[in-house]
Amino acid sequence: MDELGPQPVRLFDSFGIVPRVIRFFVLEKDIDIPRYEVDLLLGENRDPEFLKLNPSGQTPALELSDGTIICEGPVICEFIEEIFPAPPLIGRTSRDRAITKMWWRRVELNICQPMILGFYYGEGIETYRTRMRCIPEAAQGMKERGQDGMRWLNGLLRGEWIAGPSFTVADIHLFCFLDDLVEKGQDIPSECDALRSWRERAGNRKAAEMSMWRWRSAATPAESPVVSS
Ligand SMILES: N[C@@H](CCC(=O)N[C@@H](CS)C(=O)NCC(=O)O)C(=O)O
Repeated sequence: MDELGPQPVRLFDSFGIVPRVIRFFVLEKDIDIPRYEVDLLLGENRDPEFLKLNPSGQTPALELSDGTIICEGPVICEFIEEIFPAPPLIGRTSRDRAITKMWWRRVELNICQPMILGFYYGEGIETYRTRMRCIPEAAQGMKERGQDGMRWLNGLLRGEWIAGPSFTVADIHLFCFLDDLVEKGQDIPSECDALRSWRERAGNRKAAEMSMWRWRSAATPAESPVVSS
């Protein structure tokens, strides 16, 4: 095991979009990583103990067997893919990995980021104004940029999945953002038939339903984060 390098031992998880991306990814891999549920509503993520783990005060975070903490959703996905390559969700070959990462980045920059900023600056402003600089006058424009991105992607969707014939992390990432933000009022434009069919296809995967947030029973003290200084 040692020559494989440190292994994932615990996922700091919560409700929210990016944590769901990780759960979806892990379910598609059919692996089990013990989860510790961070209570965002109680502000556990802003607790000094948690900030020692992730100075951004956010979930997800992945703890490795040597105590390393890895944060940022896409980085966590890439790490898990390296340790558990099957089934490939970022691509089997260098070429496939480049294609997947290209689409992953495109959906993130053109659709997911503008949509989430539209939410933070709009409906979410009371929650988020104390956590980041919010620009309320940009809320509508961000939402419209997200809609432009969806129309753009709709025109390019040819096959079953975003990055080609295989289901990849680009599908997981976009699906989790859309599933959350459509419900918050940022619907897929009505003319985007290909994107709507894609969303239905992605939503029919077992992991789509299984990755939805459900509180587990309260974490036992043994599961509480231990921070080594
Ligand atoms: N850039 C981070 C974003 C993670 C993120 O937005 N996490 C949310 C999940 S709801 C969070 O922890 N929000 C609580 C907060 O920011 O206080 C990533 O990709 O992992």
